Amino acid sequence: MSFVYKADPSRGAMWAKLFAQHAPDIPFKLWPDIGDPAQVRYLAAWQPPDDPARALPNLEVLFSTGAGIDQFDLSSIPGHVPIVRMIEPGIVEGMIEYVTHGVLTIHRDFLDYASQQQAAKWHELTVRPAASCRVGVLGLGMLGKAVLERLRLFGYPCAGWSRSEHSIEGVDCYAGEQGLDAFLARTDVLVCLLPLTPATRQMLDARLLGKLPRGASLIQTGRGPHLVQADLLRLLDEGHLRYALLDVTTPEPLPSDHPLWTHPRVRITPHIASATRPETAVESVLENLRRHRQGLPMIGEIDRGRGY
Ligand code: NDP
Ligand code: OXD
Repeated sequence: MSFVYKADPSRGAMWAKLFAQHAPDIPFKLWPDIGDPAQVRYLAAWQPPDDPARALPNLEVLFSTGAGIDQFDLSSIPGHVPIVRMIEPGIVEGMIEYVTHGVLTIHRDFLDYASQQQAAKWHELTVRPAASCRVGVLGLGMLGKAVLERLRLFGYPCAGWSRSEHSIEGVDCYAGEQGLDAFLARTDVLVCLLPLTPATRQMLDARLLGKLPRGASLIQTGRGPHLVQADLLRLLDEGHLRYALLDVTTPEPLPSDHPLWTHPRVRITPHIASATRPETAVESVLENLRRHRQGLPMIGEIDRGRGY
């Protein structure tokens, strides 16, 4: 029996050390040096190998090394193999930091001040209270909820939108198609923390973004294909949207001649909003291995039908 890691090799080396410390009884292998493929029971991967059923015929559990699993082709993974996404505090803390920074940057006009500095222009803009900057988060899962719980401490009026009904203290919760327009109409900074599924692909288009109040901004921390990038550029140029902070794009990396790079009201980061922290990730995986052996449900097991 062995556990294989197939993702960034330098992080893999850290996982190997942590497995040696905390689970020396589990043979840990780094892709592609996996030994006998028939021995592999567990795989932690960002991208599984092509045709996993053939490559690893006795696989029992597939762990994603990230919170999302949209990079997996679910149809290629045998139905009896549970797919478990990464639930660990490092991802959550990173996302809270990134989105909080983004909301503060937009609310406190730091991007306008950056442009003013380039022009050596000393000009005070009116300082608006947090209460005037309404934040709305698409997705009320592990990340959306954590981000909202932090943002509301700053005094931002907070709302969230999800598929099913939620109730979160201090957050106006909207759900489903019927709740979407009202949610958008009250949102000055829209944050996308949805999983990428057939239902959410290309969802951030001109129609949806056009329902935000004029002057609203977007923080895109979900997945590149949620957003119709041409529509975003058009809405920015028309002045309907003020700023876009993009951590994810289509494709990744974004080609060097893409107009998003040079748009004066777009900021781009290379998919770094948050990252799995090896120490807590290994803890989470070991806990799930224990649960799996005891026949208990694992934490973060995805529902293939919903796609997340
Ligand atoms: P969760 O699975 O915990 O939560 C997903 C949320 O989205 C749920 O509230 C769910 O609703 C909602 N949702 C899903 N589909 C729909 C839909 N069709 N309509 C309305 N709401 C929907 O995910 P996480 O919070 O852990 O992560 C969210 C995403 O963040 C990841 O899938 C990934 O794409 C992205 N991410 C990005 C990172 C980065 O560095 N940029 C890092 C980590 C994650 P319900 O509650 O009703 O089920
Ligand atoms: C993730 C990511 O899904 O880093 O964890 O995007």
